[in-house]
Amino acid sequence: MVDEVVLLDFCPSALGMRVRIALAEKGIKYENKEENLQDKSPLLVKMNPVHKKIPVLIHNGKPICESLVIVQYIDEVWKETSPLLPSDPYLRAQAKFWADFIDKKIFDYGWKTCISKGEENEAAKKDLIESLKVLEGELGEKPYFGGEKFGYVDLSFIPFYTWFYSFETFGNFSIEAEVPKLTAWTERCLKKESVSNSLVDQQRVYHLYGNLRKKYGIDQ
Ligand code: GS8
Repeated sequence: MVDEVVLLDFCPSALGMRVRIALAEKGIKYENKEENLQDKSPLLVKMNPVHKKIPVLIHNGKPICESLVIVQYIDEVWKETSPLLPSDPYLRAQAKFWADFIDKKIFDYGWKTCISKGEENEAAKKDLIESLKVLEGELGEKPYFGGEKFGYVDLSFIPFYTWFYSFETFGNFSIEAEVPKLTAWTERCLKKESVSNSLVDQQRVYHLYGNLRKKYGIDQ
């Protein structure tokens, strides 16, 4: 049976990018359906009735929701090509721990840094830089989080590279000065076609944050 794979996506979403990278790593052909998040399609509401959020992967008619769950599913179903998670149970658990850390810390503090000003901005930026440093420590001297090869943690984190210009501009700090080894890691990841073809321009994300800041009354 030929697999039918559809991705409900929103191009500038870092979480959608995770799934696009996973599908590219595995060489899976799929149909990308771009959602308008202001006016969600009946298909999105039907496929993710709980959260009504992208990304959703529809595999042979069956939906899978939540970006990290989707990436794990892809890795399990198409296990022959480019394994993303390690096979060792302990290392798998560690990889999941760091992906969860990225969701809890980088996503949240990054978002708060971009959508705040004054004291709130200072606090979020401090937490964000601290979390980036923790991740840099975990990377250590390895080329990728998983070791010699690009894997699950790299894939979970690299989409947030598209937020880096916004972090630096709205947080008024230099990522390269704070976490130089992490910066070198981003450059390594970006050399991979599966990554560079899946990421959007940092300016596009900056523009979206700019609009949100106006909407929430942070900027005029
Ligand atoms: C979050 C999905 C999400 O926030 C995941 O997939 O990892 N934990 C989930 N999706 C956003 C777009 S990306 O920022 C979304 O669909 N938002 C629409 C809404 O909130 O109405």
